[in-house]
Amino acid sequence: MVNSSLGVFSVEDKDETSPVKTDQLSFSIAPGTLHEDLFGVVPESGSLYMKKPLQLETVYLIDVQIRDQHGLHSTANVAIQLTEVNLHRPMFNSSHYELLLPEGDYNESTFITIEAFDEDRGDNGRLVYSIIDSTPSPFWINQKTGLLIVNGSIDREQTEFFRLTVQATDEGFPPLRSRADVVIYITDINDNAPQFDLPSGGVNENGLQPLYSVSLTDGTPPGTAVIRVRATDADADLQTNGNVTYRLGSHQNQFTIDKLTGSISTLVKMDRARSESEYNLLVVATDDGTPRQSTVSVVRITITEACHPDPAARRQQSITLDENIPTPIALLNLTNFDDSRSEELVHLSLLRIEPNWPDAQSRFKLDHVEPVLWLTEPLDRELRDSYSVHLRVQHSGRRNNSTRNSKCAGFEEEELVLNIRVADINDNPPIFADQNPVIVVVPSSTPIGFPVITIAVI
Ligand SMILES: [Ca+2]
Ligand SMILES: [Ca+2]
Ligand SMILES: [Ca+2]
Ligand SMILES: [Ca+2]
Repeated sequence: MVNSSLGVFSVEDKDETSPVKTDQLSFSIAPGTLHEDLFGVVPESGSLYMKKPLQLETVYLIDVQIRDQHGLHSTANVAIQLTEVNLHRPMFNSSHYELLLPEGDYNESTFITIEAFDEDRGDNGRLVYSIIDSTPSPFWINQKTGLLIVNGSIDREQTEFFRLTVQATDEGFPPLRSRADVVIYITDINDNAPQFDLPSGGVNENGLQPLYSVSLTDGTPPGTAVIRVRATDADADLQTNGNVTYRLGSHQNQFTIDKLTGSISTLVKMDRARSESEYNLLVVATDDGTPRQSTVSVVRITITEACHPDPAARRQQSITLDENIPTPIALLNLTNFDDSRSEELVHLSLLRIEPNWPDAQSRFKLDHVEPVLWLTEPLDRELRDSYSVHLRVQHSGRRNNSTRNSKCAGFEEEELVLNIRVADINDNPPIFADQNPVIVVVPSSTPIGFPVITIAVI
């Protein structure tokens, strides 16, 4: 710093026996010395100081003269070099960075600069960057600039994020260092097309797409569930890139597919004589990414000879329900009809409800999508204490190798009668049969314990 003391000269005088008295000496910069204008010396104390700012690391040579009261003098050659002390450690803008990087293939691509600052100058402020984690990652850092570089393939379906520790070290002696925690979240790209699940027994034709194969009997009515196809998409963003919807790529006049569930059902009555005995439906599964990706599969539907179900195939099932039970409530759910035939679909249709009265008809409803029977309004035992719901249960989606009912060539149908008994619960308060208040006249001679009156309640 200008004008502050750089040091004080110590002197000895061989003429003196006691310590030199500096007040009898006079210090000066030797006239004509190099850099005379940059330095000064206090004549009495010998304290050397800067008159002007100096260049870092430059060596300045000056001659300092000392003279005693007798005029004797001597000269000292002084070399001065200004060096800086490593005072400051590197500082990152933040100790924690959260960054986003799309998945993909990278070839030495520059990503972002993780920069630190050091207030020192020279080597003390010159920084070297490094990633100090031992775990291999597709990232490296330019050691001079802090520029983060990514190289290689990053798959969001494999790795959700990377965590790095970046260190900045100055070149001072001793060096000072700081660290920053860097988390790089990998964002999803739509790099996967939906893939159809191959049903057990499904055929992978030509090693390409799964081929679903089902059969329906001739005369199958409109609205019959045929099969449910399912495709999955490996992409991580389930709202867009991994969100799968379905449509038919052919035969839209004969069949329909539920956009969300993949359930295929008939739109028209199956008729071998007038129409076809085999349909090869193209089913398209599409994701919601940008751009979208699609996969096509084939559902082969074979229309077999009419099946006349065995009249004996009629099942009875009985349940008891409390009156006033909260509704809606599922009375019958055949969604998972039989685990051993999980690829099979069940279709329910309502044949009739007994008694055939309007209040009975309105209480029972079939689900629009699933094979589920709902009770939609509470029951009142005082109104009616039993119902019978007759349902047709169709098991479709079975393959031709079914042995359960060979007559129906893989298609089965039965009548299921659900008998419902309504249980009484105590929902009517008791009422006194007699007039209220009850007035009883008791003679004064009545002994204790004598029955006075029996109160009837209905
Ligand atoms: Ca420093
Ligand atoms: Ca991927
Ligand atoms: Ca992806
Ligand atoms: Ca996708």
